[in-house]
Amino acid sequence: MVYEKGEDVEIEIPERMNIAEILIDDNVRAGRGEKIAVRCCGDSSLGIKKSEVTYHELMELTNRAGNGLKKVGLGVDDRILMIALDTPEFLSAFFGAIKIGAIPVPVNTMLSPEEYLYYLNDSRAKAVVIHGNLIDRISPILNKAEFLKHVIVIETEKFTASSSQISFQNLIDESSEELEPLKLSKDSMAFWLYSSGTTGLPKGVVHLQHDMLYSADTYYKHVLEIDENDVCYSVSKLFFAYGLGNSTYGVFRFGAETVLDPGIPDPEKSFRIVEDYRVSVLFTVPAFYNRMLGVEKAENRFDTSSLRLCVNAGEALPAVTYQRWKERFGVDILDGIGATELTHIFISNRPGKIKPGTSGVPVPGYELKLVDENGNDVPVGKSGKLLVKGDSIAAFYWEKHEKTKKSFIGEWFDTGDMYIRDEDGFWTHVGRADDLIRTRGLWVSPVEVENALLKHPAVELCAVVQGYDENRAGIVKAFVVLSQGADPSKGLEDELKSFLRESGLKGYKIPERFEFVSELPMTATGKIQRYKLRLLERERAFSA
Ligand code: 3UK
Repeated sequence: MVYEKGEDVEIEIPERMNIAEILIDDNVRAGRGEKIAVRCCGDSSLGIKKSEVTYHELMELTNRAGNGLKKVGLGVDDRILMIALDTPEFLSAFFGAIKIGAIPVPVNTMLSPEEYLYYLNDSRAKAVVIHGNLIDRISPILNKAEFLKHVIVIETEKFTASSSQISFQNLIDESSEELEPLKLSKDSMAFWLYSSGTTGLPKGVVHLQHDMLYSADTYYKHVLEIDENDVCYSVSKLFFAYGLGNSTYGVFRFGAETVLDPGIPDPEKSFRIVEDYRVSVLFTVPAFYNRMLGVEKAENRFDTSSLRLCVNAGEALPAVTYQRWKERFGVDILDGIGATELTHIFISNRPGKIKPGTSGVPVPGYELKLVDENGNDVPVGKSGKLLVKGDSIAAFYWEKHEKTKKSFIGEWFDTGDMYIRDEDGFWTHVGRADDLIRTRGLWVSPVEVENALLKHPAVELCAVVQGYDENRAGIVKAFVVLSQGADPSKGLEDELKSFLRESGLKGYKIPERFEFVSELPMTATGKIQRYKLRLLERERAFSA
């Protein structure tokens, strides 16, 4: 049987607690009030100014935000949808809400009005906190949001709140900086994040007060060993569970500093941020490491000497990417796997103990085991589905009871990932047990892309699966059986791509590669066997 336990850790979780108080106010109590907690690099095209916030200021800002939200009528267990860019206002809204027992629900800032409507109604959010420049994304659906009472706008130099909206800045300015954080149970709800699957709608992942504390005191303390001298910078945004840890609790728990960029990720800009802010830990995903590697002579043009570590998650880091980065910048990338339901990373390489191409070893405080499709133990040397145990696992999926029962199995969470543990004790990701595709750290459901493709007259049958580019980073790959009379050509491929784009499919979901085939593998009952194509793609990419 394949089972392994990370080192034991002692974590003190108080019975009654408020996680915002522990992460923020405790720094002031420890004498770090004047230390910088947050630097925001700003973005002139968005009208967002560069700024700096000390721990004392962050405590006051979160208190003011908490008092302001209370004044509006929000309180314990009320959900607040957050469509916010990475700025100090995101932090004051998120932790201010937690201080009064309300539940912040940050979501992706790049979605459509219909997607936001789903989040508003599913979470029954009473308020939304949104950056002014994103307001058009929700205005068309506001009259359909059944439970929404308040639109709270984070103003920028370019967007001010209208009379039917509440200005977040006014709310802060007009509220007291004194607030006694509401101490709830360690097992009270604290925040939600949304996670998507192959079929069905996104699931609200309900996290409790102690979850961020557990992740901070396991992964960030024992693997990254963050301390008050660190400057953390995550290219992945705060609305993504990965970015949330990298830029908030993994930093504040240790009195370190976080650098926020509200703008669109760009590799040149990231090198500039590393140099200007003397970043010590950089966090991003494989596709972005590859984009940074594409910046010519970056090692000569930028001073990256402040970096002590780089971190990868979201998708497996190809060994070649690890090596190229190490050669050019002389610093390790630690790959580790995390999941929204786990709060953060639970298998990781360790500084000085890295095996490129693997996810590493169990993080202290977590247990791992592999099972077959029937839930039985898998023998050593065989791949199996990964189950993980640790006290940062979410409580359940909001109003998705059947999905909850399938994934949250007693103390274990079924990740849906296939893993192999080798003789050296390193764990290697070998793909998903479901058909979900991972690209640029984002999820793509094959069904959605296939349904869009099938509308094109030249497409008779198709299967969309996980593929890999020449750097072994994840891409969307389409196998297509053409209708009679259609000829496979580069021209047709381009036509299919623009057809998908025009159908409204988001750019990252459009297949980067097409393969025209005469048939697809099918079951006796006529179901396409995507897993066979997925294994073929994996073999092609990894056996070379
Ligand atoms: C995949 C990886 C191989 C894997 C996340 C860090 O990605 C995060 O959360 P999500 O819920 O996705 C979880 C799934 O993503 N995955 C993540 N990291 C790796 N596969 N190697 C990796 N290093 O399929 C997993 O089940 O979006 C990452 C911290 C917090 C997170 N939530």
